[in-house]
Amino acid sequence: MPDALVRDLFDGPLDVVGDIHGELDALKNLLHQLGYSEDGVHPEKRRLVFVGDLTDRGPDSPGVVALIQSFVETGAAQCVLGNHDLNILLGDRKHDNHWFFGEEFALDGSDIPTPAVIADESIRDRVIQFFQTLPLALERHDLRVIHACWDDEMIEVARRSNDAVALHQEHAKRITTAQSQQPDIDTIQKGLEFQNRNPVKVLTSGKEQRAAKPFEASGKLRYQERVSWWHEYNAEPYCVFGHYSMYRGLDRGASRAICADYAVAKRWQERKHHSFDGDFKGMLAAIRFPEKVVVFDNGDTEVSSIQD
Ligand SMILES: [Mn+2]
Repeated sequence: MPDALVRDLFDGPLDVVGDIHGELDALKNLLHQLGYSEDGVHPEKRRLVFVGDLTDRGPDSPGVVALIQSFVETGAAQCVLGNHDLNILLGDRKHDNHWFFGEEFALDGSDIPTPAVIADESIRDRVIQFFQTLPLALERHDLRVIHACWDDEMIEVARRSNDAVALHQEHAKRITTAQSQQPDIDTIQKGLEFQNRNPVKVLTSGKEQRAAKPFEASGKLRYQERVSWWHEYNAEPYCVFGHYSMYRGLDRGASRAICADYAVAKRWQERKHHSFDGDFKGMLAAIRFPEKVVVFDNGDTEVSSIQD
């Protein structure tokens, strides 16, 4: 019987690493800056925790998964499931997970494929097998780790399941059935219910709300916007999450919850820009506990915004 989707977080000092999105070099550089050996072992017995979204957009998603899988299997790391990882488990083809389905693809719509290691059958099998072992949330008395949104009600549902795909499908089906009995429900409301009433969606991609007015994102007109849940988060344990792809310097949390995703996923775009000088704006970072210091893949450090 597999373990439940909410599990105990490692004890001791930790380095919680943000979304990696296939940026293998950034990951290797960050591990070096944090003082880990190539097999993920730290001389001061620190351990690694990954907030999920290991793949897509960057140049080497299979390499990132293989490395983190090796750490998890030796007990050097823990990792939670992100929405990109979930999409792969669900077999959902998205504009940025072409590599998994064996196809080259240009993320910018041009004729030149975005550089990416393409999966073959054996890579696909290994990635799926590894993602199937991942929990949705990790917790200990002083710290919680989640990909997108810590929501107590949805966490309780996830505690009673050990299969993220089955839990996702069960709730999606339940929402579809309920909506079929409400002929007057509008399209935006339908979309919001699929997002906000499915525990797997809430935990891996956060809550959404109706936007005051439609806005454009990734070339599409959107009517739903993300809820900044961390402003209302005031539980005793700190919470580290990823997902929201915020550049360094932006407001990225409240006093007890902080986003570890420093937008390394935007590097594929930065590399293409004519004025790119090798200095990335999107970074990979880890938040250290109990120090609450942020360490970046280029060696920079800063004090985090969360407080005692
Ligand atoms: Mn995400």
